[in-house]
Amino acid sequence: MKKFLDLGSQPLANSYLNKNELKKKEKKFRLIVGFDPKNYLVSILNTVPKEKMFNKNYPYKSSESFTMRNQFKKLSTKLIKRFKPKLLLEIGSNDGAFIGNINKNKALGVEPCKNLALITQKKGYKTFSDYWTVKLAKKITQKNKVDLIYSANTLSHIKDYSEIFRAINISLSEKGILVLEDPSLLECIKKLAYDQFYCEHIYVFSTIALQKILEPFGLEIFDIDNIKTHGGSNRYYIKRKTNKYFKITKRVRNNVKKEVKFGLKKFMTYKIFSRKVEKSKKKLKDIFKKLIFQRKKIIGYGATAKSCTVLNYCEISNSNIKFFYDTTSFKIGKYLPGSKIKIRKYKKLEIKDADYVFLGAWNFKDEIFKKEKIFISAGGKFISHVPFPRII
Ligand code: JHZ
Repeated sequence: MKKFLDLGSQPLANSYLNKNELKKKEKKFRLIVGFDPKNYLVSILNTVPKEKMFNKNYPYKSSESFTMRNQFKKLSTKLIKRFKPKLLLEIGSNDGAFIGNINKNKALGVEPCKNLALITQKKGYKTFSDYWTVKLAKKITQKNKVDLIYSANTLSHIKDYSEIFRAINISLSEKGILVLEDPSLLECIKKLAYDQFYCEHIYVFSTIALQKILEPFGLEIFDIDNIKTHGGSNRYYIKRKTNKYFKITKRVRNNVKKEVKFGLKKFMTYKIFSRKVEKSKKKLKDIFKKLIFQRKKIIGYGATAKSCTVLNYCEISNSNIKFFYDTTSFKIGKYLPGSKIKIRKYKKLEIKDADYVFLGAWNFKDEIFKKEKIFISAGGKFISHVPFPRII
């Protein structure tokens, strides 16, 4: 692993603090990102045990945004139509934003965070509250193999991907399809979205890296959708190499070409990215400094996991941002890790609330701007750091 980016000492991104924890010393780790030139894989170098991140207190719910609910709904129809699975399995089913669109008798969910698994269990979905392992795959698909496995924003969170693919090979029927969705490394680098790196995002994948990972498991990517989700993601359609029913599409070749042309195989690309990130930090800090000097009131919008990286890396805290608005029940009343900024229950922005709003959920800019038309037309401004620090 060749190191290229040091995002400093960081707390665990989704470990929101209760009021009585504010004085306690937070557990921190050094967030360093590296590149493996052999397999083109980009990953963080110091990892945190999964049990510390994904447990019964997990606060992130996929259903919180209209964009995601809508996208999962459309996708479920598309996947059912294209692959006609008799049985579908979702790894990391969260609060059911995707699986909730599938017929209960044809779906299985796996979700290690008990608080989230409970949500889909209550709705009647067979959800196993466990980590995805070979042992679990054997247990739940012993009799019935699965025709379609879907997993969004999960693979990038699991250090031992070998266990994941061995387990998938146990569960997937001979002609079964695996659909994986994760942030795209190309988009992350292009957009300077360095906040895609935090404790949970162990990997940010490229097509070329994923191809290498899949190879030893007899799996291959046969199609890709480039999607806007989370600032730019890839949806990879994967099959067994022995499955000749689907041909590898031009889209796969084009993605590979694009990535190679951009330089994702070269260490220099990542060094340049790192230099740009440092400049971005300086610029964001300058924006805050100027606004604070002018006594402007700044609040935050969307207490994302990504915000944790930006705020801590750029040394922005509760003396710069008064509070964050967020819609997630599990986060409201708590404080962002490290920066200790309070999270308040969302209400429509009014000009009396703030002069400037830091866009923690920059990936939902369009949805948020549509919702906050009144604030914008009254002269309210947003601050965003992606793709470069600026006032909008
Ligand atoms: P959002 C999480 O990252 C964690 P985060 C995880 N590691 C991951 O990979 C991605 O999700 C998928 C709020 N919000 O999706 C809701 C509003 O308040 O960018 C959320 O708290 N009002 C699993 O946290 C947050 O913003 C709104 O109008 O970086 C969005 O979080 C909207 C649209 C969102 O993921």
